[in-house]
Amino acid sequence: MANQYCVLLAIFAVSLLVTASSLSTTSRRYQFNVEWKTITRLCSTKPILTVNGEYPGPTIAVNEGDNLEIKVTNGVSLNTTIHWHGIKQLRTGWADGPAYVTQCPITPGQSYTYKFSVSGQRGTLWWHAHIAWQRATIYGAIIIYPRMPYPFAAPVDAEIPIIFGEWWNLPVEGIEDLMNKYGDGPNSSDAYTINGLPGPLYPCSVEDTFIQTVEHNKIYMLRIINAALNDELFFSIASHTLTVVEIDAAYTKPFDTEAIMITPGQTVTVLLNTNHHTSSDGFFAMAARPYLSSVFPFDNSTTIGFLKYKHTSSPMPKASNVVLPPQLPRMEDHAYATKFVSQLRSLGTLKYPCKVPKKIDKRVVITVGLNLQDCPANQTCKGFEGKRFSASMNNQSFVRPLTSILEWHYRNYSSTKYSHDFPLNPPHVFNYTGVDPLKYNLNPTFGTKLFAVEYGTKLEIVLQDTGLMNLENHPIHIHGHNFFIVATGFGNFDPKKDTARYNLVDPPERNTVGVPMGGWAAVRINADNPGVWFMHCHLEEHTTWGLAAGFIVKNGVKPSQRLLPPPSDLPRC
Ligand SMILES: *[C@@H]1O[C@H](CO)[C@@H](O)[C@H](O)[C@H]1NC(C)=O
Ligand SMILES: *[C@@H]1O[C@H](CO)[C@@H](O)[C@H](O)[C@H]1NC(C)=O
Ligand SMILES: *[C@@H]1O[C@H](CO)[C@@H](O)[C@H](O)[C@H]1NC(C)=O
Ligand SMILES: *[C@@H]1O[C@H](CO)[C@@H](O)[C@H](O)[C@H]1NC(C)=O
Ligand SMILES: *[C@@H]1O[C@H](CO)[C@@H](O)[C@H](O)[C@H]1NC(C)=O
Ligand SMILES: *[C@@H]1O[C@H](CO)[C@@H](O)[C@H](O)[C@H]1NC(C)=O
Ligand SMILES: *[C@@H]1O[C@H](CO)[C@@H](O)[C@H](O)[C@H]1NC(C)=O
Ligand SMILES: [Cu+2]
Repeated sequence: MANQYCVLLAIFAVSLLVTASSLSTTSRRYQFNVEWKTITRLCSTKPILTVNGEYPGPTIAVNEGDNLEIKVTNGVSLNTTIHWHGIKQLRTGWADGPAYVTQCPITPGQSYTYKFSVSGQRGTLWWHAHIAWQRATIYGAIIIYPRMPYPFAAPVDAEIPIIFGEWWNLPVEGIEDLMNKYGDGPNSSDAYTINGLPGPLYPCSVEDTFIQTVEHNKIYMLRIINAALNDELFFSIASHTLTVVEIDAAYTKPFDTEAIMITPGQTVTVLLNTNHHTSSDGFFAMAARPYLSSVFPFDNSTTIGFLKYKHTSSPMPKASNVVLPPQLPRMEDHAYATKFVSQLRSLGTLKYPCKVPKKIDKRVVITVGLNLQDCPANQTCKGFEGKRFSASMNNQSFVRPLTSILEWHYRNYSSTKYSHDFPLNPPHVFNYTGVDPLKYNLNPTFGTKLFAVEYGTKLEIVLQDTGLMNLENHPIHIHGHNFFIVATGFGNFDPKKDTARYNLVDPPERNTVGVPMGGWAAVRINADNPGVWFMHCHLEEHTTWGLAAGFIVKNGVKPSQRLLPPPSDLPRC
């Protein structure tokens, strides 16, 4: 009897092993050609940078555990790189993508194959160019199908990526150079887009409207990605409720909401029940507009698409008849944004435990904000008061080096190109969010400074907004790791008072956190991925101004805790 039992168990174990290994060894190969493609939007025709001529670019849909090989061939005369946003890149930092941080750019005519595996995460992520402003048009969805069934009750009938972007009528390729030359802000975009389409509220755009046909009483999974460059967005669908189930490829406790707020860099996966019965025309507007209040000019327009119930015979409503979802929050609705974010919780079940570090080894406090510096004597500056805008973390405005930091780190090159002395606390303590911005010395210091932590450090990073130029919501993205947002608050972070209300049970797990306007966010990281990791504001305008830094996670003692050697085709510079 006992023997039989053992045999049965053994057979069961073998079959499990076979299943697991066949899942984990699937290799998926993709070819990405970076090339120009002429696109017309808003009556404006221009060549844009694309992958394989597609806009948005191709969706990468894989299973948890797959190995990916994506050969990127640069067919244009500009340097390029691609970042797989939110993929942890465990020991494969060479494939992460930010130019001059983990690799030299892929130069014109060259190729580089990004090799990495996707494990320990499942859900919606995305990829985008990570050099200059190329991500304006070079982006696409990544879908990681789970090994286990979805942990929510309702079966999903169909899945739909919804990617928000921004469109400029003029070329975006020169924007960063002009910003660097004159020190002023970029032009605002001319439209927001849903899956590359602006929708009927813009000139010449009726044809360029995203329409999703749906059937009654089905459950659709919307994989929502904010690929916009400079704007947090609100999104909702008229007469429908959304159920949030996953963010940044980590499951959440499901909750219903009328609208979502999503920062650049984030993803939000929702379930949509098409249970609307009293539809008169069968078309329901879905709409996104910014969540922002800023002293800087910004694109305050609204992009819409439609849900179209399958059996309707009505035509799409005319622009003048479009009814925006009444529940779409106003642009300056901070209360809604705060309430939405406060509802996010890790799923935290036995199958999907929330692995937030309960104790920390090190706390780093980093101010994030804008600066203004005097115009050098021989330059023309077009920023505020004829000065130059910049931005910083702990008053360090990040200067991109012209070599790969990861390579220098790996090869033990002593370096004058970057240093390890990034300040672990703000250099001056002041009322960060309460200052009169224009009475302060707004200059930052410039440099390429990083900080280093030992393998396995349980790290807490407190991100503190400043009001030096302008109070703002900064979406801070950290490469190479997910983090747990243990608390957010307004005003100045107070370690004595604020740590008392940390959520160490089921805080949301993400790769990008919106630091509240005039407030702070405390995130915890298990620094278990050796390499060099970029940490920056995902508002492209702020990254250009230097709102970035990097940290090094040193190798651990075990071989499995070490950064792998660089691939032989790694670009050089
Ligand atoms: C910004 O817009 C102005 C006027 O529309 C245009 O002259 C200028 O070239 C634009 N700048 C960039 C960087 O596109
Ligand atoms: C958007 O901004 C423009 C320029 O500042 C302003 O005229 C317009 O009323 C604003 N539109 C909305 C919807 O706020
Ligand atoms: C401005 O002057 C600085 C210092 O003398 C020099 O390094 C820089 O190249 C000059 N820039 C221009 C645009 O002439
Ligand atoms: C860098 O230094 C470490 C420690 O001394 C050594 O183990 C490693 O092999 C060196 N790496 C290279 C690429 O030389
Ligand atoms: C910081 O400034 C704000 C706004 O002026 C004020 O309400 C707050 O009390 C100040 N905080 C401290 C600690 O001084
Ligand atoms: C930032 O650094 C600049 C240049 O060293 C200095 O003048 C300024 O006071 C510093 N500001 C803060 C807030 O630390
Ligand atoms: C492209 O990258 C190479 C290698 O880093 C560099 O030498 C070159 O100046 C870059 N070209 C441009 C246009 O930035
Ligand atoms: Cu920012």
